[in-house]
Parts: sequence; C-alpha cells; structure tokens
Amino acid sequence: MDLIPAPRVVRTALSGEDFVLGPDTPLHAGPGAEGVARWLRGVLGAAFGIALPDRADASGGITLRVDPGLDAEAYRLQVGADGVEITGGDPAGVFWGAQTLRQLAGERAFRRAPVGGHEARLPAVAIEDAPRFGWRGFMLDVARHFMPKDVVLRYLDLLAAHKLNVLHLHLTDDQGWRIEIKRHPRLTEVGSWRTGTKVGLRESTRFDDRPHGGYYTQDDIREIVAYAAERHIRVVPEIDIPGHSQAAIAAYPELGNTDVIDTTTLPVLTTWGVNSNVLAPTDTTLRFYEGVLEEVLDLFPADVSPFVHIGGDECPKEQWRDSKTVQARIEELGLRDEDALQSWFIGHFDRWLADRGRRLIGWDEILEGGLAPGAAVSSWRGYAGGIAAARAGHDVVMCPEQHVYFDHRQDGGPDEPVPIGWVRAQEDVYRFEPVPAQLAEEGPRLTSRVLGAQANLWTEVLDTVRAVDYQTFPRLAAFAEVVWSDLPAPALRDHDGFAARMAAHRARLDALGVEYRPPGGPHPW
Ligand code: TNX
Repeated sequence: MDLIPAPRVVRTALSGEDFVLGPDTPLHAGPGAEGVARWLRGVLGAAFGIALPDRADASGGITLRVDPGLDAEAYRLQVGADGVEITGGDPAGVFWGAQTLRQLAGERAFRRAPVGGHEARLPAVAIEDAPRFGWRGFMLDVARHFMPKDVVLRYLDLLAAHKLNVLHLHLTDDQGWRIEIKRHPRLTEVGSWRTGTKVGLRESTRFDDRPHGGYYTQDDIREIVAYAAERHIRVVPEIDIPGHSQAAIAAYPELGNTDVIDTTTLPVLTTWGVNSNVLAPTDTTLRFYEGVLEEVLDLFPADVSPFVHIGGDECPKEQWRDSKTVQARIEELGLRDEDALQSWFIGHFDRWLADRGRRLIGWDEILEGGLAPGAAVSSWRGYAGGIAAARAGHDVVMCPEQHVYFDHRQDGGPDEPVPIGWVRAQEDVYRFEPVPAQLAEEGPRLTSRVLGAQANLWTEVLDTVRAVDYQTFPRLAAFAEVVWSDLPAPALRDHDGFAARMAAHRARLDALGVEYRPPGGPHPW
C-alpha cells in the first residue's frame, strides 16, 4: 500500500477481497461531504475515464459521510469487495480519507487521463487516521520570483495530496510586491517589476538583465483562496513589514526614511540579503498599511485564515538610529530604543487585527523588544524563539531554518544545482521534530502551544517551477509524515521503511509530473 503520510492504524483483512473500481462504481456523499465527492469524481473520473454516478444507494460503490463523533480532520476508511466507506469527523476528515483512497487506487489514480484500462484494484483494508498537528504548512516565496496563479493552484493540489493544510504565501519583499491593492495602485504598477535579477546567492555574481515581475489581481487571489478551501487548505497571506519592504518604498517613497536617504531613487531591489532600506514607523506608514490590510482581510476571510502574517524579520535599525523623525517618535512614545519601537510598530497591527477578529503571526524577531499580547510566532532561527514564545503563552509554528528550509541544498556534492545553506536530505527532514525536548519536558500546557510546523521555500535562486519542484520534493513527503503521522522520537524513526515507501510515492509524483530530486543525484538540467 505504501501510504504517505503513514496512517495511525492500518488493518489488512487477511480474508478480505479487493475492491474493484470501474465504470459501474457509484459514488454517494452524505450531508457535508458533497464537496469531497465532487473532488473525488473529478480526480478518479479523469484518471480512469469513469463517471462515478451518484446513486443514493451506493452499495458496491464509494460512500462518503461526516460523523461529528470523530475528531476534526480524523477519518476512518474501509475497503472491501462490497464497497468503500469513508467517514470523517468533519468535511476535512473525509477529504483526507479521500486522499488515502487515491493512493490505494495506485499511481494511475494520479494521472489526468486513463492509461491501462478503466479499472483499478484497491486492497481490502481498514484504516483509522488523524493528524498529529493542526498546522501542517508550506511557505512559498512568490516575492523573489513570481509564480503565476496556475503554479500556486498546482501546489495546492500537491499539498492536498500530502495532507498538508496551510499555504503561507510570502507576498511582499524587497524584490517584488505580488498582490493588487486597489487604493495603492503603484504597489503593483511599480513594485511588482524589477529590471533584472542577481542569479545565485552567495557564490555567483551573474546578473540576468531580463526584467522580472508579475502579481496576483484581487480576482486571482479570490480564486486561489477558493481553490484552497475546496481542498481544506487555509491560505495565510504575508505582508512583510517593517523590513523587506523596498518594493513598497520604490512605489511610494514617503514610506521610507526620507530624512536619512533619498527614497525617490530607490528601485525594486535586484539583489538578495538583508536590506537596510526599511519602512519609517510614522503615521503615514501606519495608515498606508492599515489600508493594505483592510483589502487583505477582505480577500482572506477569517474562516480562510484567522492569521495574518506581518513578517517582522530582518529589519536593520541603522536608518532609524540616524533619523531625527524616528528618534523624536521614540522619545514621544517613551520607548527605550529602536527594538522597542519595532515592537510598538508590530503591536499596533496586533491590536488593529485583534479589533477585526484576526490574529497576528510574525517571524521570531517580533519577540525582540516584547511580544504583542495575541501574537503567534513563526520560529525560523532555530527553536529558541518558539520556545521563548510558548513559555510566554504564545502560539508557535516551528520552521527552524536548520531543518525545514527547502531552499537549502539536499546533498553536499559539487553537482547540486542550488549549493546554498545546510545540507538537508530527505532523511534529515524525516528526523525533524517540531516539539523540542525543552518544551516536551515542561508538559502538555507548553507542547500544545506548538500549533504545528511548516517547511519554507525561499526562491531567490529558484526561478522556474522545475527548480521549485526539485527543491521541494521528495523532502515535502518526508515533512508531511512528520507533521501528520504519529512518529517516534527522531532517532527511532524508521527512515529505511519510509524510503522503501517512497519508491511507490515517486511513481505517484511521476504521474503528477513532479520533478523531484531523483535518489541518484540531480537532473541533468
Ligand atoms: C532568511 S526566514 C529570510 C529570507 C531569506 C531566507 C533564505 C526569514 C524570515 N528571512 O528573507 O529568503 O533567509 O534562506
């Protein structure tokens, strides 16, 4: 069966007979499961060239139902000669059960057109399954390299196939602004385009002078959000402030520290790294970003994501130190220093979001100078920020760069196409543990603060979908098992067993057209 991520309980019935899926198989959904039926009919229908007609009595076929007696996202799946039944604690649970069903139907179930006939045999089995974490995320940086809408939709399908349920979209950075904001049109007219790109991060200095750019219209965003919702995935938007904001300053120079530098000449950045041109923490900036966030909240309703990510990472303070305006503000607010000012700035948006029924999440730098009361933390510089935040009663998403930064290399060899960062192979990701021992020792009150984990894909040097696929897979499959399955402590994890299952999983990825890193080494391209 080679299921990935591995379910909690799998009972294979010794005497059970296989189920044959074919042109005569009916599919019926009870209340709440209709959306999953639509999805399943679309996927299996295309793969096997079958109709899966809806018959209220789906005996001998596939039945989907919701039973609130099960936990949220949990499901039971039974396969026997006389039919398939999926029961989920909620529609999401039914959907994750449907993902397992697709894997049981074999790699052909991942194709878009039938090859090798219209039937598939599913092994007799009884599965009980539920996720370990409620936040099973993947971050895609569409700011450094813009990924057109269809790439994002494809990634939503790939996340769903791995039972991941959060897509964090890094929508703004120094090198590009990727979301249409009606009241500030220059954000996309100017901020979405750059004159070229520095290719390579640390080792290379080549400059690609082709202009690069693009952005999502508000309709695109609505489509992405709706497509995600059908797949029980929440989309968390990130608007990065007060650092990583040069694209916005290039569009609206008044947002920068105008008494320190001439911000009217700042371009959308074409190089990478930590950048000293940051936002000025003035009323102009606050009102401007409140306007941005008003439109963002409208596009990402609370049931899609209560969380809004406001970045907060890598904000050098030199310009604030040199600015008379900023120094006057620090004094007027009675603050200690520039770190306290950043904390005040983030705190402003924490309250602003809370007043609108939302929650702020930011990178772990938002801990410096004091964390706003309702804020949650993405712990990226290792576990320390997450541990401190959990101890202070804040929710945490673990994404330590040493373990789950998928822009980092997968192998130490000279042929690796993206030779940056720590070497992190599939096995290293498989041994990533979201709850560090320091928190586990302090008991469930603290471990429950860890909402889950996410893998982050930064795209400075990833300028094509193929490159994104290569860095993401197979590691995302290992990550999915870490956040979904109930694995033992890292040292005890059976990576050999996982690697054996990956052989079957690679066939699924092949059928989906995913250009993962092959086990033997990089692709020739
Ligand atoms: C650090 S993680 C960053 C990103 C870079 C990444 C490269 C974080 C909050 N900031 O701006 O893209 O390293 O690995």
